[in-house]
Amino acid sequence: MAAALQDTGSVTPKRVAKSEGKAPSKTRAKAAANTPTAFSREEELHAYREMLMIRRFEEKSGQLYGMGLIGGFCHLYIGQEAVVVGMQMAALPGDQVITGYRDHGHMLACGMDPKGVMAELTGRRGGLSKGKGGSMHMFSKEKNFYGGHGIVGAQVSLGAGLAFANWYRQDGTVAMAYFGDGAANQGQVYESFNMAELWKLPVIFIIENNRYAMGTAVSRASAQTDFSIRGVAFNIPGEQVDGMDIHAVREAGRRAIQHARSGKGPYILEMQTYRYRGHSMSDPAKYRSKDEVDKMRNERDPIENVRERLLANKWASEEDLKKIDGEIRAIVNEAADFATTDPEPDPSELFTDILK
Ligand SMILES: Cc1ncc(C[n+]2csc(CCOP(=O)(O)OP(=O)(O)O)c2C)c(N)n1
Ligand SMILES: [Mg+2]
Repeated sequence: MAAALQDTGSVTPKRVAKSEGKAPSKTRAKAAANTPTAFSREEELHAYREMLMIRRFEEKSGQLYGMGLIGGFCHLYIGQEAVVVGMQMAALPGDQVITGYRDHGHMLACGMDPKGVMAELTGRRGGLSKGKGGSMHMFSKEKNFYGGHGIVGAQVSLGAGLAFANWYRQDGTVAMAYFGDGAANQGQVYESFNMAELWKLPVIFIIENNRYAMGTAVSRASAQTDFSIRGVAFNIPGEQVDGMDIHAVREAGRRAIQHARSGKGPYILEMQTYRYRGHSMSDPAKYRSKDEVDKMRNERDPIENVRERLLANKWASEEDLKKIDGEIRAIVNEAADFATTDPEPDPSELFTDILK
């Protein structure tokens, strides 16, 4: 590939025919998204555990923030759990994840240690960035998690860059770049779309449409609120997905990942989801009604959906599910104990791990 770069001055991979990148009909993609393949008992239980882990971790983070033990920003992912867990169920080990500042769920879904994540939130030595990064700045090359980015939209071009490296190495790895409905209006997103399709990069652009960008509702900020067609001008296929239903997420994720991994280039998934908490811990969320939030919680909660299916199929009893919850709470409590007793970084650490 390096030779191709030098010879032609172009990085267009020759192995992909032009027609292969053509967008599939949206109706066909949507119809397919409506018939998600069923989960096995093990898969349903896995989804339940993973989502509940994120929920309990985030609830505890909210408590610690309220107690003044977490400083700076803290953006919770509660309500959106099915998106990242469903995508991880569709991905292969080694596939990469990059996201914005609402990132704790992504880290846990990538398999990063809850203790290390929580201790980073509290700024302790055992934190994943040695207590010097905080909520928005954690990384794990080992778990293929590339941050944690506070600049809205930055992860989209960085994600395309990860995919460029994957394409260059021809290693079959797919990059998944998550960003919000607000970020989707950022200029660099479209430069990234153009290059990603031009070079057929293996990247999935996952737009987590949770209906708000800080306090601004989607309809007040976006001229086109169907985010799945944001790639049409670049020939990037896309689909809208019920992001509250983990079955639909995994199914669409599989289609998108298969497309990218087979050399056909990028794919857009608009995950229609909802955040129950404010934008960050300091947001009183006065721009929406309590009824709106309650309705989503009561009727569409992604964890409750799985719970009901487990019970209806008699794949688990109330007792079994309580036990799982207890196990998860124990892990989260242990993480919180560590995060509140581990010492802060030594002052000598102030000038290490920084660009000089
Ligand atoms: C370049 C840039 N502009 C503005 C901000 C301030 N800001 C932080 S979050 C945010 C809203 C983004 O909303 P969305 O992309 O929908 O993600 P969500 O918070 O809903 O997950 C804004 C404007 C920023 N961090 N970076
Ligand atoms: Mg949003």
